[in-house]
Amino acid sequence: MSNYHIKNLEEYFQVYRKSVRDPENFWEEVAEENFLWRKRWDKVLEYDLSKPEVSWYKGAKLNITENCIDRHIYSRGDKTAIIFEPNDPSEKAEHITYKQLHERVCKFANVLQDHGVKKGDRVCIYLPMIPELAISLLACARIGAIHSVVFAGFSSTALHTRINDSDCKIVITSDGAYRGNKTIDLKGIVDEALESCPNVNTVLVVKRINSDIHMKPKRDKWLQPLLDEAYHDCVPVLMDAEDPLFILYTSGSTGKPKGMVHTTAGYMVYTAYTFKNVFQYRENDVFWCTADIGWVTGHSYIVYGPLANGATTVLFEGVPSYPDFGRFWEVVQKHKVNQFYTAPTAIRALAKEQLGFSEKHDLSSLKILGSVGEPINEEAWHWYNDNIGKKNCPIVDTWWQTETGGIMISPIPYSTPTIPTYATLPLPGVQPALMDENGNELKGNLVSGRLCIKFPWPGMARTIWGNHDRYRDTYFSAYKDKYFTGDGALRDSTGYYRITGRVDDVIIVSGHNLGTAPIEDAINEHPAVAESAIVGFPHEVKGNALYGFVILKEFGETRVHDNLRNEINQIITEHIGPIAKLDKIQFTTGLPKTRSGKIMRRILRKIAEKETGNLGDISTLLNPEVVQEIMDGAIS
Ligand code: 6R9
Repeated sequence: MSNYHIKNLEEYFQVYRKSVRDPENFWEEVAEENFLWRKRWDKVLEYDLSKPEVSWYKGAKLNITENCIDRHIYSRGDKTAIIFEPNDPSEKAEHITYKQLHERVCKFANVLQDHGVKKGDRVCIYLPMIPELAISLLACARIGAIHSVVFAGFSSTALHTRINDSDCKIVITSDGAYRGNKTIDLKGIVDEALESCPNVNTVLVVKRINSDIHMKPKRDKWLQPLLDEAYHDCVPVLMDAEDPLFILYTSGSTGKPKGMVHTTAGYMVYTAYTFKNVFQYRENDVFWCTADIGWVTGHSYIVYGPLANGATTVLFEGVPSYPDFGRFWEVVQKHKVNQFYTAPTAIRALAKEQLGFSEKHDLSSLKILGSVGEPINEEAWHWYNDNIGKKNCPIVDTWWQTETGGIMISPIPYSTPTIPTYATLPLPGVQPALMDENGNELKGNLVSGRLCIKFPWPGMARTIWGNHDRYRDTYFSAYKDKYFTGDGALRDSTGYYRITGRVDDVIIVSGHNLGTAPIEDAINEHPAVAESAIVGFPHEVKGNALYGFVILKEFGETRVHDNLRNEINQIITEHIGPIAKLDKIQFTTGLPKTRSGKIMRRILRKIAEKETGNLGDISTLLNPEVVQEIMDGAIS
């Protein structure tokens, strides 16, 4: 029996039990059977969750790009590794074989080396969804540089904060990006960001939209001529198992974004294993994950997981609505996609459109459908199942996080019976625990509590860049020796998990994690604003949308309020990005506060959700009278 590819429920339980009884042996077998190691590990796992310190495959030496590219060249050299589907359907798709990928990654790696990039250096990547994005990640990994991808929808402020936090000296970007019928001036955003980044001395620019941009002498260079000159081979730098592979920022409930650090061997083993099992990938399947590589889903399931399995992975530049709402289904038909992985917010947006958009395309290649990023509601699940899967494709509702590196709780197709809204069962090696408010583990079924993971897994983030104390405090201090996810969950009578949503001040809007604090900080920069509080409220398409309660320094006339609303959203766009704009802004003279001065978000949340019948005890508030005022002025 191979641990690597589970085929039915009985086998799942066997493998799961084995993985829990003897995790080291389990993860040793997975690692032995499937990868190219330059030196074997001395110890599979060492850990101390009180520090927390975790190391997987200690002593091993490897390079992840040899695993993702070189070793496939012998058996699959002419197989397509990446299918690039451009934004504009009339532009030809590009098929990049494993051999070609090897050459392009090596050339890019040599260009980076020529610009002084060495093992351990951080490289910031701010690119649209074009082949150079995937290639730049791999080029960094080839030479042991640590990539830090910043989603190209983030603003210049968000970009410079991230560049400075991890002290990147080089930025890879493009002249611009296509997005539906719009173009975005990425280079302009980079120029603005770099005014606040004194240590960046090189910007490599990919030509994508042929726009007329400013190139700063000495600092900015077009990439293509450098690639044309570069040597086609590059010896991979040998990495220790625990050397960092990348940093990826995620929002916290307070403070600045957290640069989650993932290391080499464990991340590779974990993404490869979960990719193969959750998507039941078979040779010659075409896999498509619609996420952006700027998020962890793209790192793990567009780039590393698929390529470590020698798969064909689709990289899509466009959006679901351009040129019309049939775009996803057109791409599925065109490339005969077998596994399709997307977010509930996209499903909900498409479900609002006419069925004709999906009906006119041949979706018969599809075998498995995936969902990720937020809870999928029952209606969206059924729409997906009925109209896209034609009731013939298992839906994998995959729960995981930037911090977990890969999928943690998910059905395994053809093994785990699915139920809408349930992520179902933990993958092998994953040991969830539900905790009550007093820190006790809730044993047995039919319980609900806070979701923790009580044993290390290879894909877990090892630290927050530059701030290990924050890593410990955020994830390992709420419950002793357990990783706290920030999510609530319930376990039903059969042991299935259903994720109920965040229990902290992170709000998931269209699948993007947004911390309330940075948005409030941005709003408070407006000269007319005294204080603000953000909460989420349910939204038909986005899952959650943002509701802002804002105290103005001078309350003024209602007429000017509309202008202020626009200005506030403008500030948010500048500081974070358009994804964090508020749907509703209510001006008020006060915010409900505890006697210690903390904003009672619980009350604001209820008002935003229009659940004012049950506000709970407000008598202990410092200013209970403000609650009525806020309820009276609530925006419907
Ligand atoms: C992969 C990714 C993580 C947060 C996570 C949770 C929510 C993700 C989910 C889900 C319910 C699912 N989340 N998948 N909630 N069901 N299948 O999205 O990472 O961007 O870090 O977000 O997303 O709240 O804690 P990330």
